[in-house]
Amino acid sequence: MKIGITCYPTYGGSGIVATELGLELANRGHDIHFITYANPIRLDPGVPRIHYHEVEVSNYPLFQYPPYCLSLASRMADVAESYRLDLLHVHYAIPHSISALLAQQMLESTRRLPFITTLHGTDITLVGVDPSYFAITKFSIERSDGATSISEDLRRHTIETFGVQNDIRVIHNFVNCETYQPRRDPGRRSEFAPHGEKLLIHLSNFRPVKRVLDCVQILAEVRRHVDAKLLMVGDGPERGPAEHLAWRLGIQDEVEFLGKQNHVERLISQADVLLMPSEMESFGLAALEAMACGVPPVATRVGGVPELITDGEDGFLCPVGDIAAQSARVTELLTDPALYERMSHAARRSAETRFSTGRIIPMYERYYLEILNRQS
Ligand code: GMT
Repeated sequence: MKIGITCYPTYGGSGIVATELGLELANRGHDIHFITYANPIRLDPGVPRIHYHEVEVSNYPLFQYPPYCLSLASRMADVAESYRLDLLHVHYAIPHSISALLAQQMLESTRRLPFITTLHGTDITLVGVDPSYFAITKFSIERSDGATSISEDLRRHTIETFGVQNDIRVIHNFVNCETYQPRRDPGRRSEFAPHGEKLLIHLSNFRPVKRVLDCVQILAEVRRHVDAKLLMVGDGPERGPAEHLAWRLGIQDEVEFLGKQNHVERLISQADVLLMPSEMESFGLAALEAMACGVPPVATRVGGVPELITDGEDGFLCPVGDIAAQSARVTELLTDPALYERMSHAARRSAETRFSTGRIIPMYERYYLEILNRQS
């Protein structure tokens, strides 16, 4: 198939899933055309069957807000026509599915261009429910030829919130278990933990919904029992407050802020435990990546996370904001080698058996064919 993929090409779960989906599909022989405003971050150049089409937004003094949505629609129509795309697959409803709808309408007189929208979470739970976007988000889902959701929880939430009647197919997020695997590099680990300390890791876009300050508090609690350090990977508005909190708690030397990083698999696999204390998480991709590396996650019981983590088996689930519970679970893992071993293996096994690319990517392929056959 010839597939156009649009996403936010920045550091965010939806962009990562879209990029890795494109790479996996290209590996399986499909022609993939990324149509975005920048080259997606995890897209290394020179991969066969991967093409990149930049969306340029020209500005004009009259525009207080450059109309990206329109430039994107024009580029989608142009690429679809030039490369005879079979379908568009857009990630994150706003504004991508509206641009896809426009592109579809622009080509209507010559050809049919179906589009699929994948809902990722904040496009529904935060942005979509904002009154200024509510009606257009609902419309965009209703007009999509196919809609998928990255968890059952998000599917249910979408139907309840927007009252849409469409069939929304749940296709969970996935991880490449070759790229993400338990791979300790003693040299790298000792850069972060030179005296044999235990290592916690957190990865996110540091938005308030991630509750990154909780990570610093959890480390402070854990350190009452175990000598441990914390790696903070990513950047965003809560980084400054988290750095400040680390200073206030006197553990600034034990928390390392690494900023945005590519190849996070090399970092995750050096850690012992992943912290994901989020207020909301429709799936929790970082936890899945950690599980594939054999790093058990200690996370919150929110959104789609219980579909990924089985509490007490391949990770731990705790209430949001409950620092005592989360730090107790981390401490248990760090002080009970038998528990750690069991959970680390179970985490890796869950990633392999339930969320591997081999299991999930064919679901997308089958869904594409279903949508294409529905059109003809
Ligand atoms: O979490 C974010 O703020 C980023 C957001 C995105 O759309 O990029 O992540 C969402 O999509 C990820 C990939 O499908 C999911 O793993 C995250 O759980 C989801 N985030 C939230 O629901 C808060």
